[in-house]
Amino acid sequence: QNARYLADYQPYPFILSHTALDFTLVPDATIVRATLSLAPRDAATGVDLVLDGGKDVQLLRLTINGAEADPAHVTRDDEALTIAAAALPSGPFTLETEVQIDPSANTAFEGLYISGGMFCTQCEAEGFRHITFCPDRPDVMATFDVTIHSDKPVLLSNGNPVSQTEGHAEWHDPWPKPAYLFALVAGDLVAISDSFTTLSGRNVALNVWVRPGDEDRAGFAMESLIKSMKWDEDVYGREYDLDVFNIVAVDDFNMGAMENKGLNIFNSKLVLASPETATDLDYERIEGVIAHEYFHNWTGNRITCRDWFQLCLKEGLTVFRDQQFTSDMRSAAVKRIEDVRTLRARQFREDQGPLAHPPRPDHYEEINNFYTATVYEKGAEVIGMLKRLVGDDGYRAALDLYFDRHDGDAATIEDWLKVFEDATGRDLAQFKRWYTDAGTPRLTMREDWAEGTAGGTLTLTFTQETPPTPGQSDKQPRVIPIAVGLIGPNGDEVAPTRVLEMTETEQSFAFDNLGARPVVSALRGFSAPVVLDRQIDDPTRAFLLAHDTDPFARWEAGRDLALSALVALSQGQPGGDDYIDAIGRLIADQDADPAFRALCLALPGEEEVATRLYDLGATPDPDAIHAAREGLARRVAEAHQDLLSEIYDRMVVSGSYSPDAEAAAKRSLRIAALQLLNRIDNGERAEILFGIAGNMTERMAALACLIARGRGQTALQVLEEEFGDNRLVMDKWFTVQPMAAPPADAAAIAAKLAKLPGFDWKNPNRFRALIGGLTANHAGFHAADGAGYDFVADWLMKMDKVNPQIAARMSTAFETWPRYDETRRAKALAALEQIAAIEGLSRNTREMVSRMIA
Ligand code: DPP
Ligand code: ZN
Repeated sequence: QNARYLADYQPYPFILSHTALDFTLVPDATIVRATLSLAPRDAATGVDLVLDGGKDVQLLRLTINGAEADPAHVTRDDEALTIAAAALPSGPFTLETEVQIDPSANTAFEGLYISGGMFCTQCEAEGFRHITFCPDRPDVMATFDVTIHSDKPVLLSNGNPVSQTEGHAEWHDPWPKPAYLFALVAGDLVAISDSFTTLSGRNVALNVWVRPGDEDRAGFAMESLIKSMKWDEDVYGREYDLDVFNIVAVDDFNMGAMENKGLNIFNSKLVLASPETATDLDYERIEGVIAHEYFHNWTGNRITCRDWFQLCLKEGLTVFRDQQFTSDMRSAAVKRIEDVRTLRARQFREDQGPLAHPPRPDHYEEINNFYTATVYEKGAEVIGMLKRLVGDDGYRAALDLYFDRHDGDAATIEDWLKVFEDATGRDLAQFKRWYTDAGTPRLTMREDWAEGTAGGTLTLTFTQETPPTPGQSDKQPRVIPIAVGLIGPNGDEVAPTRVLEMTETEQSFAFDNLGARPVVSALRGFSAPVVLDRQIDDPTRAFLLAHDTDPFARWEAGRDLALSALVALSQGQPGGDDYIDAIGRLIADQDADPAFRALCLALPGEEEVATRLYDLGATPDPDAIHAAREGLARRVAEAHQDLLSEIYDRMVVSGSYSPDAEAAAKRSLRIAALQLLNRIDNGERAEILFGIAGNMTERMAALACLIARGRGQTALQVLEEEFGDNRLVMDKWFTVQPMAAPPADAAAIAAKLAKLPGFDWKNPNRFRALIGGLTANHAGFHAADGAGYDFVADWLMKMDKVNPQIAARMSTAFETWPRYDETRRAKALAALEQIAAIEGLSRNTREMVSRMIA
C-alpha cells in the first residue's frame, strides 16, 4: 500500500536552478541555511511546493523572496514540507530555509553524520532530505555553492574550491547535479596528493584523504585513480571536468563507496591497503571500485537517472565499464570467470527466490532495497549482451551518441535503448524484456547429427523458458545471444565462435560440412545470463576441459564435472572419478595459466551445490553437501598429493610483494593447492605458512585452513595481538571464524564473538563481518536446529532500530529459505515472522521480510 510506481512518474512542477548551502557544523546542533532558486515549470498552474524533509530536520525559519512565510500556508509532516500555492509568486523566486539537525544522533548513516570524529555525508538515494528541505529526486538538478563553518582543519564539498581560510571554506560546483550527489566532509584528515593531465591538457589535482597515520596505505588507491582516468579517456573518450578530484576514506559507511561529484566518499576498506593488512582480493576490489566511482562521473553524474526505477541505467553501465577496465588491467579470462561466479552466487540466487525483480523494477517501497545484484550485475550482463549483438563498433557508436545526446540529462532505459537503435538501425523492442522481466531464462540445447554426402550436419535446437517470478507469471521469449564453437574429435577447433541469435521459444541452427561429429562448446564467454541445460556426459565435459579454446567454457566444463560429482555424492551415490582424473591432467599442465588452474582447482562452494540440486528439482541437504564436498576434496588431495605439494612449493613469489595479476595468480594457485592438502596434512603446511608469510593473502588463507581443522586458536591470538587496533584486519578476524568453522560449531562461535567488546556492531563493516561470516558458512547458517537462523534474526532486529539499511540488506541471507526441507523451512519462516511482528520495524526491513514471507 506504500509502493511507488514507475507508471506514476510526473516531472517536478518547479525548476530548481541553483542551490546555495551554508553549514555551521556542530555535532549535535548543526545549522543548515539553504537558498533555493526556484521557478514554476508552468506559470499557469498554481501548484503547491512540496519539499522533501525527514522528521529529523527541524525547521527554524522560512522565507520566500526575503519575507517570512505565513505559517498558515506552510504544513509539515514526517516526510515533507508543503507551501501552499497561494503563498508562491507566479514567477521565479528564492526560498530560504534555516534548519537544525543532529549529526551525532544519526546512526543510520544517511544524510550528515559523524564517523570517527569526522563529519561526512551519504545522500544516495534519499539522504539529502535528512540534511535540509529540498526536492530530493534525481531529475531535479542544480548548480551548487556550499559554505562550511567548522573548526575542523579540512573542509570539503563538491566542485572546485573557491576559498579556504581557517574555520571556513567555500566550494562551487558548476555542473548541475541532483541532491543525491551532494557531499560534505569536515575532519582532521591528511591527503596523499598527485595530479593528472587530461586529454585536452587540463591539470587536475588529485587527493586521497585519510586519517593521520593511514597515509602509507593510500598509495594503491591513488594509482588506481590515475589508471581509471586514463582508461576512460582511452576507451570511452571521457575527460574529467573539474580542477580537483577528492576521495575520502570513512570507517562507518553503508555502501562500498559513493560517486558524489568531485568528492567520492569511500568505505575505508576500499581505500586502505598494505601487503601486511590487505589481501590480493582487497587490492583487486580497491582498483575496481575506485574505477567504478570515477566512471560514474560520466555514467551517473553528467548523465543521471530520471527516477530511481532507472537505477540500472547508471549502475549496470558503470559495473559493465569497471568490468571492462579490470579485464584490461588484469586477465580478461579470469575476470570473466570471477564475474560469472559472482553473478550466479548473488543474482541467480535472487532471481530464483522471493526477492526476484527486473533490472528495471516498476514499483518499490524503499529504494535502498533495490541496490541489488539484479540492478548492478544483471544490469551489466544486459549491456554485455547488447554489445555482443551490435558488435564493438556499434557499441562505440551508440555510446558516443548517448554522451552526445544526453549529457546533462536525467535519462531513462528507453533513452538508452534508443541510442542503440539510432546508432545501429536495430529494433530493440524484444530485447527490452531483459530490463522489464525478472527471472533467469532456462535454455535447453538438443543436438542432432546427420551424416551427408557433403559431410555431416549438426543441428542445435534450443528452447527457452523463464520461470514465473513474483508479480510476473507469464514470460515472453527473449533475445538470447548464444556464442557457440565446435571442437573436432582430435581436440582441434573446427568452427570458431559464432553468435546464434535466438528470438523464439524454440529455434534451430545448423552447422554444415563437418567431417566428423564435433563436441559443442556452448555459451562461450557466458554470452547470456541463462541457465543452460544440455545432455552431456562426464567424459565429454573432461574433453572440453582439456581442449576448449574459450577460457570460460573450458572452466565451465570443469565446474560442471565437479558439480555433477558433488550432486551424486551428496545423494549417497558414487561419483568424482572423472573429475579427479581430469583435474590431475589440468594441474600437471605447466603451460596453463596459474590463475586459470587455481580457478579450476577450487571446488564449487556448498551453496553452489545446493543451487544445482534445487535446479534439478531436489531438496538440498546442507549437511550432506558439506560432507560430500569435504570427501571429494580429500580424494583429490590423496590422488594428486605429489603434484599438489610440488605446486605448493614452487608457486612462491619471490621479491617484495606486488598486488599485480601475475603475482596474485601464483599465490592463488598456491593457496588452492594448500586448501586441498590441508585435508590430509592436518593443517601442518597452513601452520608454517601462517608463521612465515609476509602478506595478508597467504596468512588469511592459512588461518582459514587452520580454523577448518579446529586448530586456529594460536594463529587467531597472534593476529589479534599484531593487529588489534587495525579495524580492517579485525573485520577479517571476525569473519573468518564463523565462516571457516566446522558447520556444527559456526553459530555458537558467532554468538561468542558477538559478546566480545571488539564487536562494535553499529559499525556496518564489523556487523557485516560477523553476520556475513556466519551466513557464508552454508551448512552452519542452515544448521538443522535453527541456531544460525535465530542468531541472525536476533541481530537483524537489533540492527533495524539503529541502521535500517544494513538490517534490510543483511536480511537477504534468508532469501533461499524456500529451497530447503520442511524442518528448516519452518524454522526460517518462524525467524522471519518474528522479525515481521516487531512494532516500529523500519520500512526497509518490513518490505524485505514481507516479500520473503509472501
Ligand atoms: N555508491 C554506490 C555505487 O557506486 C551507489 N551509487 O554503486
Ligand atoms: Zn555505482
